[in-house]
Amino acid sequence: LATKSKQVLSIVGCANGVAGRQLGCEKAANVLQESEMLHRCRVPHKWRSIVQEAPSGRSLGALPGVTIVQKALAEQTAAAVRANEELLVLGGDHSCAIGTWSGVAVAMRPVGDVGLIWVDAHMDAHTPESSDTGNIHGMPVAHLLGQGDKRLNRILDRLPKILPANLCLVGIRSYEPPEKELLQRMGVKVFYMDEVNKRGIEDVMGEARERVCRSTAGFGMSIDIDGFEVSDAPAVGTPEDGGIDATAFLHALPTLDMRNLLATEIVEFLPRFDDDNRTSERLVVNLIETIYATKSFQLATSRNIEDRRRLPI
Ligand code: 6HN
Ligand code: MN
Ligand code: MN
Ligand code: MN
Repeated sequence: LATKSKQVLSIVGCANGVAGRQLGCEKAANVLQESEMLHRCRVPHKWRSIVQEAPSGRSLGALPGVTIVQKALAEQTAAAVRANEELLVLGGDHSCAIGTWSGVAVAMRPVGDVGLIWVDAHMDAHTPESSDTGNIHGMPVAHLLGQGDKRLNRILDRLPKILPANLCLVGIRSYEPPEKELLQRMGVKVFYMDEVNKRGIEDVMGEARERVCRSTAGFGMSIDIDGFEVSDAPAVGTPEDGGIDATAFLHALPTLDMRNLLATEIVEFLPRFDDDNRTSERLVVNLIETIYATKSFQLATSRNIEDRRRLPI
């Protein structure tokens, strides 16, 4: 059976934090590898590797180091996709999206394009020129679209990794004007937080999934945990009030067709800011369990191959 090799979730950690506003995300992959909550998670998993941060400066001074680390991450995710593994990347600051989706897109290129749902408080659509902070975690969307610095947007391949029509941003409530201009100019669909509040997260995620799967060979999810309510995910370096209710999001996930999910990435967890109840760590584990229990259930109950190709919305 084609799904058999996908039964054990393959986790790639990325121990990067230098592209964030505050240091500390580089500790998350190791904290999660040791996490009792993750050990007890009912999704069978194994750690494929943890990509280690290269020594580097901060802000734009981190760019050469980030390039090295993201190329190493892209090689890992490309290899996992080519080996037909069920893939989860645990960051790390959000610059790891450059490596994660470059690798997935290049490995999938012979099959088709990759769709991406980007859950975040922020647009992450700066280029080095437009950014006030110079922090590269605010730039992965632009680079995946082929914009910005050539060292970051040509990892493994010079073609853009994600096409604008195959990308949806969800939960957005903090951005600078140049980011909005870039996304508008390129035609990327943004579901702002006020739309999530009006329609509900289930409805919005359903539409996002439908959009990113229209003309792609499969889709991914990049989940920045600062997209959620601060009380649901306190351990982040750039918190923004008024986010997605984590419980509602966890309830929405099983309503989405996950059968063509290619990979998931969970980023921006900053362990030293977590509270005594380890709210953020618990959320990360709940997300993993819900996404992959949903996917394996849906695959197991698919009646035939045709169902897996032409999915009911
Ligand atoms: N993230 N727009 C701000 C900046 O510094 O460019 C915040 C970026 C946050 C990035 O949370 O992944
Ligand atoms: Mn374990
Ligand atoms: Mn963010
Ligand atoms: Mn982000």
